Amino acid sequence: MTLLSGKNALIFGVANERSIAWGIAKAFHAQGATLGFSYAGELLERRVRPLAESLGSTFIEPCDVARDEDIQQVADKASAAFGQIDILVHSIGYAKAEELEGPYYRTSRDGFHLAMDISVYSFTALAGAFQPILRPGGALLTLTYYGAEKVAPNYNVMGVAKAALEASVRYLAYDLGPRGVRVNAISAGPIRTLAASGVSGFKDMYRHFHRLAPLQQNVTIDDIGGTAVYLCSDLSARVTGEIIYVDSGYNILGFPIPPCD
Ligand code: NAD
Ligand code: 0WE
Repeated sequence: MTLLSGKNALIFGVANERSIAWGIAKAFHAQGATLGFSYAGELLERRVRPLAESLGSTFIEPCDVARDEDIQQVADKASAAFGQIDILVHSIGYAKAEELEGPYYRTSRDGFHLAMDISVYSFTALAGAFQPILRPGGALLTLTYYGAEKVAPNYNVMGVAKAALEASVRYLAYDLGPRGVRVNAISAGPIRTLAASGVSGFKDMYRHFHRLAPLQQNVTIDDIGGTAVYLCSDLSARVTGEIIYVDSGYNILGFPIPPCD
C-alpha cells in the first residue's frame, strides 16, 4: 500500500522537467497515484507528452486557463476518462516580464488583469469546473510565494496576485469543506524553473537565499513533491485552507542575516 494508491490526480502546470508541477507528479507517481496532465499550449505538448508518458499517464490534454471553454473541455474529458478526480494540482502563474521590474506603481491595468486572470482566477475557475467530479476526501493544491505577504523586490503584481490566491484558498476551503474536499497551498522558496529564469530580481534573491535560510539549503522540486503528497493524501485529513511553507524556514525570520556558525 502506498499513500496515493487508488487516487486519480490531475496536474496543471508542467512545462518541463524543472517545473514544480513535475516534482509533484514524480512524488505522486511514487505513491501509486494515477496521473493526468494538462499543458498550456501546442508549443509545450512536445515537452510534456514524453514526461507524462514516462509516468504511465495517457491523459494529456491542452488547457489555456485564460479560456473558459478550454477549462470546461478538460473537465469533460477528465470525467469521461477517470469518472471522478481525487486530486487537482494548480501550478500556474504568469505576469508580463515588464511587470516584474521597476516600481510596483508602474503596473499597467492590462498587466494587472492578466496576472490576476492567469495566476488567481484560474484556480477558482478550475475548482468550479471540477467540483461536480471531485470525490469526497479529495484535495486541491496550489503554489504560492512569500511575496504575497512581505515585499519581495520586483515580484510586484505577482505578489498582489499571490495574496489574492492565498485568500482564494481560504474561500474555496470554506465552500468545498462540506463536500469533504480540502484546499491548501504550498508556499515554496525560490527554485530555478522556467518561470524564474531571465528575471533579474529572482537571480539576486536566489543567490543569497541558501545562506540566509535557517536550513541553509535551497529548495528543490522534490522537496515540494514530498509536502504535496502529505497535503493530497489522507495523512493531512482535516487540514484545509492552509498555506504550508516549504522554504528552508526562511519565512520565520524577522531579520534575515546569515547565522553565526
Ligand atoms: P514553470 O514555468 O515550470 O511553471 C509555470 C506553468 O504555468 C508552466 O507550465 C506554464 O505553461 C503555465 N502557464 C502559464 N500560463 C498559462 C496559461 N494561460 N494556461 C495554462 N498554463 C499556463 O515554473 P514553476 O516555478 O514551476 O511555477 C509553478 C508555480 O509555482 C507558479 O504558480 C509559481 O508562481 C509558483 N512558485 C514558483 C516558485 C519558484 O521560485 N520557481 C516559488 C514559489 C511559487
Ligand atoms: O512565482 C514566481 C514566478 C512568477 C513569474 C515569473 C515570470 C518570468 C517570465 C510570473 N510570470 C513571469 N513571466 C515571464 O515572462 N516565483 C515565485 C519566482 C520568482 O519570480 C520573481 C521572483 C521570484 C522568487 C520575479 C521577481 C522577483 C522575485
